[in-house]
Amino acid sequence: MDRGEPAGYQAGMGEKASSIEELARKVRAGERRALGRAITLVESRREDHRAEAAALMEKLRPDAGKAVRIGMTGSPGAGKSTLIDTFGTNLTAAGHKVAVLAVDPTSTRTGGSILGDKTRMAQLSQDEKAFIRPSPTGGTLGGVAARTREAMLVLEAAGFDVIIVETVGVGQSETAVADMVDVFVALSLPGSGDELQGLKKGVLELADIICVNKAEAGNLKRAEDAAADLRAALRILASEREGWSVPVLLTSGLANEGLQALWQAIGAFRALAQERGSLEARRRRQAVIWFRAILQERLTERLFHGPAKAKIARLEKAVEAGETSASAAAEEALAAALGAALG
Ligand SMILES: Nc1nc2c(ncn2[C@@H]2O[C@H](COP(=O)(O)OP(=O)(O)OP(=O)(O)O)[C@@H](O)[C@H]2O)c(=O)[nH]1
Ligand SMILES: [Mg+2]
Repeated sequence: MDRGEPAGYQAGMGEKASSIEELARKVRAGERRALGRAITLVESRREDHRAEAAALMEKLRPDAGKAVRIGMTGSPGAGKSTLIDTFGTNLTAAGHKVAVLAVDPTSTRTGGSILGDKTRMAQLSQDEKAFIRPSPTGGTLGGVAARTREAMLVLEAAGFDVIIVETVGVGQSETAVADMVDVFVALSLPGSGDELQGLKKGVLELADIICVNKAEAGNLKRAEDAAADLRAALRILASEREGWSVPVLLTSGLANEGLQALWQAIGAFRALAQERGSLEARRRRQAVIWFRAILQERLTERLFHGPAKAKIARLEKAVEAGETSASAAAEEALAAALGAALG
């Protein structure tokens, strides 16, 4: 099994309690190298980094939670990275510190998005007030997303006040990202095929704000038609939630259009949620979701790499040879693993 070792984290570079304290201090001070190290530590899947990462998170926790957390999804090529590049640059120009993270469940296989993310955010990747981090790789989607969320908390502690998490609409990744942000933005493309303007129904239900993107001169009519379709669909879904009716905006990352309105909509959504107490409630609910996701991933890893490892391998062979059923073998493996853990 690929252990998904992040490159650059030297083996044996264990952080002792005092150096965790030191690392936390440097993160709070916003030192970039320390920030990189801290994120690499929380993203690491190495067993011996786990306790250190948890200790670091505990130290940083009081300073986290102050950012506007924005999720952004849209089908491949919808213009997410380009929009984030322009949007983020507008925000740093206005005095914000912006961090961009990604949840890409496919990057385990391709490894491709890592280069892509940075090169497609050419302005922001040069910006001193911005920090771009590609998706962690390896493990389950829940595990990847959980590590992204921890990176988000580290960045908050370092004073980043706007966090944007990009995800491509693959599998359940939108749900995972919606579960870690305050406001979820979906980018749609005018006239893109069977699905409603390029948005899956599930995404339509998750979105707090919808942008019809690439809506610049020449494409405006199509974009306006698409927006009208989406507004009609939203009325049918009756997706008004707690006094918020999902706005459909026209944006262009390339032409820097509609992005002021997007920032205003994000602010309005958050202000309403804050006023109603639903922002706090959402974040509390999310914390439980991530507790479960982390627990599940760690349990699975310990199961496969723990003391019952050899037994599990034998059972796997027995299942393959048709000597036992999958369910009986699973019960036996579990009993062995739990017995080992308790004994
Ligand atoms: N006309 C127009 N083209 C755009 C706009 N934004 C992005 N594009 C183009 O669309 C293509 C995809 O842009 P990206 O920003 O990489 O899209 P993405 O959604 O991040 O793509 P993935 O991360 O691969 O899913 C590029 O060729 C961009 O130049 C826009 O606002 N208007
Ligand atoms: Mg992209």
